[in-house]
Amino acid sequence: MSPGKINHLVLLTPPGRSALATLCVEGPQAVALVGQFFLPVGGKPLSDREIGSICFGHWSRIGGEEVVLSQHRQDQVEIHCHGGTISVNLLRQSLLDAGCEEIAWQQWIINQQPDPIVSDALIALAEAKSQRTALLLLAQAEGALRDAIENITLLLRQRDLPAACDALDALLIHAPLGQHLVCGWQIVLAGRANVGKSSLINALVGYQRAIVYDEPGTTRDVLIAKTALEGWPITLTDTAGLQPSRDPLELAGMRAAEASLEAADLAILVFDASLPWSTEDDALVERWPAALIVHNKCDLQGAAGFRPEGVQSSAQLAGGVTELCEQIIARLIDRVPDDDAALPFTDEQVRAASAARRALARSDVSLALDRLSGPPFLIGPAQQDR
Ligand SMILES: Nc1nc2c(ncn2[C@@H]2O[C@H](COP(=O)(O)OP(=O)(O)OP(=O)(O)O)[C@@H](O)[C@H]2O)c(=O)[nH]1
Ligand SMILES: [Mg+2]
Repeated sequence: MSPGKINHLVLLTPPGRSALATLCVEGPQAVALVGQFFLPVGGKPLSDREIGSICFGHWSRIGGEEVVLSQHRQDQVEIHCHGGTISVNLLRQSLLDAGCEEIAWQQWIINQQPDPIVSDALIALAEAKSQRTALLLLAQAEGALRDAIENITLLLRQRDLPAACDALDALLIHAPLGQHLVCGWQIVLAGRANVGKSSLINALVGYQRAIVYDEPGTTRDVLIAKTALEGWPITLTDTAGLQPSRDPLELAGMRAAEASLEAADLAILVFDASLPWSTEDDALVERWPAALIVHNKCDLQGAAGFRPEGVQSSAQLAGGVTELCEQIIARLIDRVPDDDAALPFTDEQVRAASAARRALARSDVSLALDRLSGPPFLIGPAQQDR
């Protein structure tokens, strides 16, 4: 079948159980394909109905699955059915057997949108974890990034290089934040055993996510808790205490802790403020110099002597947790953009915009224009091939 003759089937609602699910059939035979299964309550067949009409009926047989159809275009019919997996699969299977080709919702969005920035933003928006990140992605779906790219392109064509550089810099300054809007930030809490890492995670998320116990070596494996701080999605990782050991299980836990620290957007080293500062503590700070330091158990009698600067907390009394949250956000987010700010939010966009900026640093306007007009900014037929 040539591409123009394919009838696509797409599940527009998330997989799993829900009250309702929506399938969409799109293609030259959409009405005929759906019409062969649809038994309208009033008897008037789908093919005789006007575009924009909504009709209720049954699927395949009288008394079968109840469905509501809405026909948006000549070649597009939406089917709303019960959201149980059995109902969805029943409809889906009959349409596949009739010749529809199933595509993922992401591909469906890409097919609808000539502008890849908009389709990337709509896909990202569906995966946004908080209102704050959703608002920023919505601004990109509504054209903020496209307008910024067009403005830079115009400045380049007018040979106004200083203004083009400033505009690109203004975009790229938000790139680290933009690239975390969907996946959020990974924060790892580590430190010696029994210092209160798990207690701090519990205090940060507000419920008993991790087991807390008064013996060292309680947390063995890497454990995660997802939350949002000031509306920014984060994943907190609790780890096994780093301490001298010959136990293979403990050693495996520590290796996993170190691997998590390496991969983290922010490492937090937790120390016990009631114990004197030790050479082992020094070694941890030396090994992870960029880490945020937290001195926990501040409610206990503090040990005298040197301690590096850090947040003072008491996980047990929830003391210092607000300051810890503030410090985490300050480390992760340099500059908070306005809700309607333009920002690149995919790795590809950041790579292309950075390449354009590097080209401008060498006054290579033609290469900069190429970067800003190629993928992932290229509007048009190439979109179909992505
Ligand atoms: N007084 C006081 N006790 C705390 C505080 N935070 C944790 N504790 C206690 O310290 C002990 C160890 O706490 P955990 O949170 O399990 O410590 P951990 O660092 O996760 O320990 P491991 O998993 O064994 O490495 C428990 O008895 C906690 O109740 C605190 O701020 N003040
Ligand atoms: Mg623990």
